[in-house]
Order: sequence, then C-alpha cells, then structure tokens
Amino acid sequence: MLTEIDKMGAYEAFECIILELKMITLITFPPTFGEPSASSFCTKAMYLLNMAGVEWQRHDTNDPRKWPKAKLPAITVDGRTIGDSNRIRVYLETLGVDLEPGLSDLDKSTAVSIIRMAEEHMYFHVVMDRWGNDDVWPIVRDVYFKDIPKLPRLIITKGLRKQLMKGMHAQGLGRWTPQERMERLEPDLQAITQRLWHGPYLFGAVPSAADASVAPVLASMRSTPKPTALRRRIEDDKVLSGYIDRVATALG
Ligand SMILES: N[C@@H](CCC(=O)N[C@@H](CS)C(=O)NCC(=O)O)C(=O)O
Repeated sequence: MLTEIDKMGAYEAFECIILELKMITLITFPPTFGEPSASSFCTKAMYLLNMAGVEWQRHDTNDPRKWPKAKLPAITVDGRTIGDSNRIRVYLETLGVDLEPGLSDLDKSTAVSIIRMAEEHMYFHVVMDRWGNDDVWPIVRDVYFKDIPKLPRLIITKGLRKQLMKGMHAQGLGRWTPQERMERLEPDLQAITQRLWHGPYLFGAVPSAADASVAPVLASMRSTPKPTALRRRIEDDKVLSGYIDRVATALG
C-alpha cells in the first residue's frame, strides 16, 4: 500500500520523466574555435531555439553517424528525433512561434534566397578554407577528430578528407583557386552588407530566421584557426564583424 508521501514521490518522478521527454535536446557538434559549435548549422539551430524562447538543453557529440542523414544538428523531443536545421525551424513554427517577426511576404521570399545563399554557397567556402587548405587542415583535423587516437585519426581522416574533396570537386567550388573563390564570394558579402546599411539585422530592427543562418556562416569564416584570405576578409570588415557579434549577443 502506497503512503501519501510515496505517492508524491512517484508523482514527482513521473513529472520529471514527462518534463525530460518534453524538453528539447539539441544534438550538436561541440564548441570549437570560440564558436558555439564547429558547425554553423548547429549554431543556427541554437539561435532558432533561443529566438523561439523554448527550453532546451544541448548534447554534444563528434559523431553524427546515428542521427538523421548522418548529419547534425538534430533535436529530440516528445520521443521524436528531428534532423536538419530547417526541419527544426519547421517544428518550432508548429509550436506557434514567429521566427520572422514583422517581415512582409516579399521580405519572406527574399529571406528564403538569402538563407539558401548562406547555406548552399557561402558554407562551402568555409569547407574549402578548412578542409582544402594544407595549412589549416592539420589543426582542424586534430580538433574535429580529437576523440580518435592519433594514429588511427591520421588514417581515417585522410580517407574522409579525400572523399569530401571529391564531393567539393563534383559540387564545383573544389575546382576554383583560393583567389577565384574570394572573387566568387564577394557579391554575397556585398549583398549582406548592403542590407546591413539599412538596419542592424538583415530585415531591420529585430533578428529573424535569416540572421540565424547567415551570421553563423560568417562567424565560421572568421574563426578559421589560421589567418586565411577568407578569415581576414571578414575580420577586417567592421560591418560584417559587428553584425556577427550583434547576432551572437541577441540570439546566443
Ligand atoms: N542541411 C543540413 C546540413 C547539416 C550539415 O551539413 N551538417 C554537417 C556539419 S556542418 C554534418 O553533420 N556533417 C557530418 C558529415 O557529413 O559526416 C542542416 O541544415 O542541418
């Protein structure tokens, strides 16, 4: 026979389990090079969760293999797993959160293109600057893959790097010289800067989902652990650097 105190204890334990299930857990790559995560997509997810004002906790891992599409970020919530930063955004929006406050329909359509520009073009410049640069790669390798002991790390990452560079060659950017890449990226940076002349965030006075995508990619460019041309381009730019820091303060 349960006493009232036993019942209270059982009820509290039950409540804890329910809370744990309801609590959003973000599966993310750990903080790296002074950024909240090695992945700008993981930082984006953190910014969106903060913007949404929901309670969440982080679970850091360097191994994405068992998560959807073998990529991070992902969240677990209500016994479900949701992978991909954009699906995380959709999930948050189903909770009734507005991640584009005050944006007109026209702004929202522009935001789609800006987000794609950051995630499907600018992001690959970071990949090339880190994985494709012989000066940077050894540092990146030893930080990203620190969980693998040194000798197997050298062997495993050699294969991974080769595979990734093959992908970059197929994508196209892997065929461009560092200088050609800088020329190709410049219009994207100019487009972002142009918008920032009009307000502190991409769509005016308050941050929105586009800032959660764009600022982490710029921050990754700036935090590469060697002063590459790409890193210098961003860190020497007061508008872009100020913007990265402003978004981190508002959404981090
Ligand atoms: N479209 C995905 C992209 C996520 C992504 O590319 N994540 C990378 C890290 S930046 C990853 O997990 N890579 C692991 C791998 O390819 O093995 C999103 O928006 O979440």
